[in-house]
Amino acid sequence: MEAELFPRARTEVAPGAVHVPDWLDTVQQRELLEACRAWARPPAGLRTVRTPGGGTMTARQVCLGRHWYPYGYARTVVDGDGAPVKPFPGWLDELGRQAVTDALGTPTHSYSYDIALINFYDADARMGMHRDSDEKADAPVVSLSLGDTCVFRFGNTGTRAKPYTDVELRSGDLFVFGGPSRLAYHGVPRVYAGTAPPELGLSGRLNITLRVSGL
Ligand SMILES: O=C(O)CCC(=O)C(=O)O
Repeated sequence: MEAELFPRARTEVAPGAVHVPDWLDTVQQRELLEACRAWARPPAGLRTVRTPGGGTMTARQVCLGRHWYPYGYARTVVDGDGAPVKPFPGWLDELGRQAVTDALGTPTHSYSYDIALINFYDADARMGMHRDSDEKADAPVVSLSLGDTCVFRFGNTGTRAKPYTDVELRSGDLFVFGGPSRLAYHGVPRVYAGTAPPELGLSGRLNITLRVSGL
């Protein structure tokens, strides 16, 4: 991505939904990428998610803390190799709380992040409009992006359709959605292949969402 004249600004896309560009520096991005590579290895590694209707998600996924399957959470990879899900590390909880503090400025002492869903997008992968509604807690969702730039579509709580806002998420960007936007529909209609920062050494896009299960 070419250098810009002005840094991209923090933006409140909807009430409680904030985009913070360049939140992770290069060293933090590299560390998170290395962790994602370790988590993606079997057992309980990166898998293709099959939906009840017989389709497959184009973004491949690995989970920490609890295993997400359409549409619930389990302690083992019930729709894959059956292995216990990898543990959710304490440092990711700290990162998640710091993200909420920086993006929303709201207190985080009443909850702990305990689930991560890590999605890997190659050039053709997409994610349809959906809500993160399988959690039993209303703590904000924290989303971190690594690698290729994408279009992140952030909509409303009532319908998959308009009104929505398209936000460009680049490597190192943070997006947090909580409060009145916690159950907003969102998706990824496009990934721009080959736009990852060359120094990161990632071909494709990784998105890490941190959630509080309430389970
Ligand atoms: O890849 C993204 O930015 C969004 C991921 C997402 O919506 C999800 O994991 O539920």
